[in-house]
Amino acid sequence: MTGLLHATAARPRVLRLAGPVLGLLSIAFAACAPQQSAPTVAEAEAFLDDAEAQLSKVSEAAGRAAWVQATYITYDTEVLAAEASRQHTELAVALANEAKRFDALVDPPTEVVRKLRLLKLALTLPAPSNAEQTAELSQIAAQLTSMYGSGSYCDEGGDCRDLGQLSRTLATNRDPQALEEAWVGWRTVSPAMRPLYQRYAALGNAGAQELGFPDLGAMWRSMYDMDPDDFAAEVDRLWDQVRPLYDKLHCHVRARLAERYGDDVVTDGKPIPASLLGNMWSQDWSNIYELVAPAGDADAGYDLSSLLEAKGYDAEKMVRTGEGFFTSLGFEPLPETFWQRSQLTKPRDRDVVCHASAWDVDNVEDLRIKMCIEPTAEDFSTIHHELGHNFYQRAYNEQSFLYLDSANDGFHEAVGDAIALSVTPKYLVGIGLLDQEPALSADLGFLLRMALDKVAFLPFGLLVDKWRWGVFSGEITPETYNAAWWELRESYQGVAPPVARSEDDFDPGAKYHVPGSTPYMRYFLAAILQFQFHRSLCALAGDDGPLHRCSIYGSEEAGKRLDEMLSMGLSRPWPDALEALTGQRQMDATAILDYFEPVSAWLDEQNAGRTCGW
Ligand code: X8Z
Ligand code: ZN
Repeated sequence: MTGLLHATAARPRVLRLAGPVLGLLSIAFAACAPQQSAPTVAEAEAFLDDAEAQLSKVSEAAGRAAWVQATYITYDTEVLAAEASRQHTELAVALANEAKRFDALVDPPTEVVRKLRLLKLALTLPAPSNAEQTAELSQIAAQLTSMYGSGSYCDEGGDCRDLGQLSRTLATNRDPQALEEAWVGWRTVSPAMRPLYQRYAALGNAGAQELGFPDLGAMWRSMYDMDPDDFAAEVDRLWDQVRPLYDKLHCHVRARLAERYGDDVVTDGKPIPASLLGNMWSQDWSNIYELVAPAGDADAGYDLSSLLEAKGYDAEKMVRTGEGFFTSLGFEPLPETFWQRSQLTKPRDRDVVCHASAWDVDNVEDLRIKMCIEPTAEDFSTIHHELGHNFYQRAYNEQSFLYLDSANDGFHEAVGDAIALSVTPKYLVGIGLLDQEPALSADLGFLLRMALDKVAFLPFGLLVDKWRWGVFSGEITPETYNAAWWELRESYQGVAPPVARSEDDFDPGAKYHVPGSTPYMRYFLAAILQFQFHRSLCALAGDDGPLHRCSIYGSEEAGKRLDEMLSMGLSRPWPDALEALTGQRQMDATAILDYFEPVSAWLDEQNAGRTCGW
């Protein structure tokens, strides 16, 4: 979680009330004081120490308030979380503004420059330094979180379903009418968010502008140790590397869905209806594997969801198994408090935010995950994802406060996923979940199912923040919020809404990270980086077979190098961290392309004679 904090790899930071007051006082004092001499490096260092100390008086309050809101959504917990976040925002904005007085420092040490910059970037959602507007923005953000978390759809018969139940329909039902109803039903939750989001964008922009950024999107693009325009070009470069692979997957899937649902529902040369892809946002297509599997060979060797169920894995056993992977690499087990304080399953009696997240409430050892685990392959993979956040958080917990984060936000999202790439048949046999390794001939099915998850995700990972960047820059206006969203969905993903949409809808709000204030480009980066990490970890583990068969389970050598990267936190520019693990200083999509090479060749054969594109 974070939001104002970081939503997924939560690092709630609590602020002392004295903080903002002191910060504002010193600004006022400077204004009426006699001409002061230029600030010195020593003053900047003292200022930073104090700022870090204030900020790191951590989160006990903001973090706990956010945790309680997310695990027990009521009017009161929303008010309490908004108030805690208001205090956090007020302090962080005051400190960021105060940091401006060191902008013209002569010969500052690299570390001082880095920390001053990080201080200005410390908030995901900055508010203008105006008490009322800060309170308003915190309240809106908390309200949006509650609206998403408690959302549900009730049909005409009065039968209500939450996101988990509607998602199950999308994943398992094959009746286009039922799919459409669940798809549209979930999107009844978000129109009410639209006016709030419009105000949110205006206030967030004003906050970013006060800190010297053109708008909030430009501020988000400034978090990558490079010029923000270069970052935008960098993600486009990576997309260009992987787009041909996506296009051929899309082509095959559309053709097979047309066979299943008929040409009038799925049409050649046109986008695929978004309700048919097995997922509420068409971001992960693995649930429709059996509809697109190699003909006569639908068996990918095993079905992990069935295995988990058959072997009686409950939520805790699944998490303990995930933890076991990390400890096999040499990481310490999770603290006892993780097991006492995490939310592993959906409580029966109250609304919670089920969207999975990992938290580090005290920035030291109070690690937790919050999930609504079901015994499925998807959740087993998400557990590794979340634990990746927790092990990262603990690895860098000796860094100073402003460095308590990943090298860039894509790294945080990539670590657990890279580990999950090692959940191979060989590994599953090793831990007794699978009786014997499937024959080599099952590899194609395995890889196709992985592609339906990892490759299908890429354009979605890219477009969510293309939309938000456009909203924050003003290129997308409130009058075209929804139309612009669907233009991006169609252009990048090649999907279309199953029914006509209009500006009465607010479909971006039906995706957790939009009301939840979590930047999304991190997931696109992670989708690329995780394969880069996996390729290097496999080499360190001495596995020189095909990447999709490699598991680094039990390799202390791989674990040691991983820990070297993780423990750097945000103390160095991300290319240094990447180099520590991979020897490379650039994000590079060749690893994901290598991994899927066999299925890419197979897709070419399948698509022969088909018209691809939309
Ligand atoms: O939000 C998440 C994680 C929490 S950081 C479960 N993910 C994105 C999503 O669900 O949309 C992981 C993959 C992409
Ligand atoms: Zn995550």
